[in-house]
Amino acid sequence: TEDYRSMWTDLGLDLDAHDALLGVLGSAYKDIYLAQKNRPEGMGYFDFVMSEVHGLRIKELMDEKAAGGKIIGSYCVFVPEEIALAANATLVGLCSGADFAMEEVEQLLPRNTCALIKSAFGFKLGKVCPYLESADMIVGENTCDGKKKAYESLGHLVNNLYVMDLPQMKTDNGKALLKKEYLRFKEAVEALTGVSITKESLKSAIGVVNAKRAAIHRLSSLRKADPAPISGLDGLLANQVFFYDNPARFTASVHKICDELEARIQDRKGAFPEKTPRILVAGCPQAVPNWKLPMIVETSGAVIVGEESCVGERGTRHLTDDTGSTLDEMMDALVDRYFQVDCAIFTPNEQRLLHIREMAAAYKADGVIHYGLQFCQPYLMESIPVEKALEEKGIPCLRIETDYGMEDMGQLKTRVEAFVEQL
Ligand code: BJ8
Repeated sequence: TEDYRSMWTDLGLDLDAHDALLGVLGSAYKDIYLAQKNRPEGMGYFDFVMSEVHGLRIKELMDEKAAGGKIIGSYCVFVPEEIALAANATLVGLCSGADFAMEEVEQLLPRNTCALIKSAFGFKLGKVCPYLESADMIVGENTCDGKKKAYESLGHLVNNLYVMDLPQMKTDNGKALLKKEYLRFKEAVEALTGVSITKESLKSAIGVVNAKRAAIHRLSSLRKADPAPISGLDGLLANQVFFYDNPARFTASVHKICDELEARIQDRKGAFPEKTPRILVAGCPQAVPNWKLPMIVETSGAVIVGEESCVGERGTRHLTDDTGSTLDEMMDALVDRYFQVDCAIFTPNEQRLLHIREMAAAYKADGVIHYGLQFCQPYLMESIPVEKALEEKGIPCLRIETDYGMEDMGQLKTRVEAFVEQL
């Protein structure tokens, strides 16, 4: 509508480029999502959210800002949403899953940078991301070398970058660093919003985020059924929308879908027939609109039953203890919760291997596909021990390495089909 166009102009978006992006996104969604058969009706909610992802949701964020709230953008699941919420700010995910303005990007970043980082730059340089432009604070974090160094350049493109340091080892020192950094972040967010975080506000924020994660846990757990009541594409979409949507509405919508999925399981109704080979995907985060791998897998005779990823179970699996009786105890509980995230930037990272094995068993996966983005050293390096750990348990593993381009679609499909065939 006209309202949205003036909102986008006010945000400084390049309307022509943005129209082009929405056009591509809309037709990809139609071809990939709406073309699926046997979808749960509740997915209509996510269809609506996606059709309004740069419209209604941005309008809501602008309304929050007009009412005195602040928007904080983040590129990593280590940035605690609870702290933002407790200080009257809304946290949104900024990672993006599509190539944009690549020529300009490659003037700032080496060609051999992972697609996720390039995409974040492309959306900034191309002026097409209303989330990025509406953010009052953008949080970078010292995770992989690619992101860590890229934020130095991003700092020249935006004027509100905040960089969080993160540990690399799961030691006492590492945990102490995380606590210090969360306290420093808390102060920065309080300074941004002018709202002091209290024991009560943090407790209530922990409750909101726990509820959102618990809803996703319920959804994930229903995917253990055979036939799988929901496709991997739709499961991934729920995990992607997790980063954008209003938390309470998201939680309610996911529960509604879960009620429907429970009924489907009772009726033995699936998104795919019973005994369809089941795949667990492990590896790099798949940000919206990166639907490349699930689209290939689910048009190759298999169904994806889980994502070991930050856009998935690695990001959501733990809840935060909200029973602390002081603000400091609750900050400690947050640190305890986030410290368990087993990102591949940690060394050693044995827990992740165990979690992948656990997930393969819990979701009754016939095989695991390790999804590595090209030039992502942490996950590509770790894919080899992951494959070994799975082989020890007799679980077949296919390691793929790809980017956001479509050039390797045919080759990937051939490899995935061959893998599914042997399961
Ligand atoms: S906690 S996975 S969200 S850092 S794909 S940019 S690792 S070169 S995204 Fe992540 Fe936080 Fe870890 Fe999760 Fe670097 Fe690899 Fe690119 Fe990556």
